[in-house]
Amino acid sequence: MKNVSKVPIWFMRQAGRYLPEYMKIRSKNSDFLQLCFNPELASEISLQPIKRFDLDFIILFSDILVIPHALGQNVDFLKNHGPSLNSINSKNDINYMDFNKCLRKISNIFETIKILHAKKGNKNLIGFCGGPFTVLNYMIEGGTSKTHSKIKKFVKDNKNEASDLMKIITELSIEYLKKQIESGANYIQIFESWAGLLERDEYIDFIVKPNQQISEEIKEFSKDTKIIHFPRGSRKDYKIFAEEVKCDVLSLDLTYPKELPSILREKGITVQGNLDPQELLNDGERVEEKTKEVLDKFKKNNHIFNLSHGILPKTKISNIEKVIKVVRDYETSK
Ligand code: 1CP
Repeated sequence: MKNVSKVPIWFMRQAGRYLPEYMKIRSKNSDFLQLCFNPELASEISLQPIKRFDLDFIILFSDILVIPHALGQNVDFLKNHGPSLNSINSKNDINYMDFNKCLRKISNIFETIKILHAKKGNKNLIGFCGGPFTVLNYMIEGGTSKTHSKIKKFVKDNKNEASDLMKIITELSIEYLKKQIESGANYIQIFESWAGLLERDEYIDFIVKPNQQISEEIKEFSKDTKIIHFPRGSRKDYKIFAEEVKCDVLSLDLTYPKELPSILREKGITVQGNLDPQELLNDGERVEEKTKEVLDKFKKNNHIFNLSHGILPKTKISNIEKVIKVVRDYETSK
């Protein structure tokens, strides 16, 4: 008899603006960070996509920018504009001396995780943080940037200061993840969304080493917690990442090198990904075809179905439903 296995599925940014039930809560809560710090509402929002689509993973509703907030930076989310931070130049511009104090500022998040843990049933529960370099990018740029000129210059001209800040962000993120695990997360994902900005030497120092440190310390703390890494935009450097950083799951975007899936198979690393979220804006049968293509591409791997980046706000719910149906109907034999 064939050993048939199903491909589990969730979507990055599965809770958010494409869902009317999210918008209903959001319209009554203009302060986005305060919404993240409201355990009752944040847990309700985390569960919205599960109730609607019966996905396999719950992800905590929060944001990667709670870390700069915990470090005393001003973080605002302006309407239709994204995040806005008072930009900093040095570690002297933040409060990094007492991590416990920093974590107390965001401790409501752990209450959200406890609520989700109590309600999770047979689902997995994902806690997360930003990759240290991605968090540093927002702290230096002061928000979303098209050119990333400030962070690139900062890393080149102030390497020591950049390394000091990276060390602080990395160590605080590790403590933050440990508390999420203690509160009930059985998976954690590290969103290194801006991994693609750096040259090779900088990639090793600012992407590989900090992510490696996070993995090692988290595995030492809790060997059963599954770690998902997402070094978005890494292109050929995805291979170095997979070689150097311990991961249970590697999330792939559209830039990964062709030979990577077979390398991951040999290393026993699960592939996560990688349907282009742009596809979910189209009409017609293309969504089903593209979903099937992704399933076929990774059928020899252990695979968690996901996108190559987060769901876009204009995504049609009917398209999400189509994707899920194709994944649920698909059976692989391993
Ligand atoms: O207006 C709104 O309602 C806020 C929209 C929104 C939402 C729903 C933001 C603002 N963040 C979130 C939630 C969020 N962010 C989650 C929740 C869990 C989920 O359902 O997946 C997660 C995991 C994040 C992570 C996050 N925030 C990342 C990493 C992933 C990625 O998209 O690359 C980044 C870069 C952020 C920063 C951020 N938060 C929000 C915005 C608009 C941005 C900036 C994005 C940019 O610079 O382009």
